[in-house]
Amino acid sequence: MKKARALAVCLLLAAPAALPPVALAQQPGMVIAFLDKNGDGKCDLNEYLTYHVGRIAEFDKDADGELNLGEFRESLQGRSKQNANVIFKTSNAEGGRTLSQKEFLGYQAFVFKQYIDLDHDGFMSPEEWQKLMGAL
Ligand SMILES: [Ca+2]
Ligand SMILES: [Ca+2]
Ligand SMILES: [Ca+2]
Repeated sequence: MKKARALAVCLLLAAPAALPPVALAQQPGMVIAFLDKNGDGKCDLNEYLTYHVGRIAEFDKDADGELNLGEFRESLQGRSKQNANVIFKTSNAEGGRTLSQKEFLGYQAFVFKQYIDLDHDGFMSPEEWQKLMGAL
């Protein structure tokens, strides 16, 4: 089980460079397994946000712990990238020139509830992930 998990993580991390996004979208079970920290076979909101906490460091180029508009734009995909200005403004609840971790996760929680968990059972299913990838 552990071994399979490690392999899935390797594949997922290698995927963006090695494979086009559509290939990643074809492995939704693997994505859920990667995000599923408590091992219940499902990805809940907390697990989804835990993943996004790690992504902040990935896009935080000036390493101030927060995302400015340019950094935030890089973290978005597909159509949301074009709407980065609007999303940034909407998410920037505390004001200032950057999104704090709390504000960034607030946005991701909104995405999870509005666009990912379509049947509102509190979990992202492989099917819901696949739909999200198709929508981008
Ligand atoms: Ca879980
Ligand atoms: Ca920053
Ligand atoms: Ca769901």
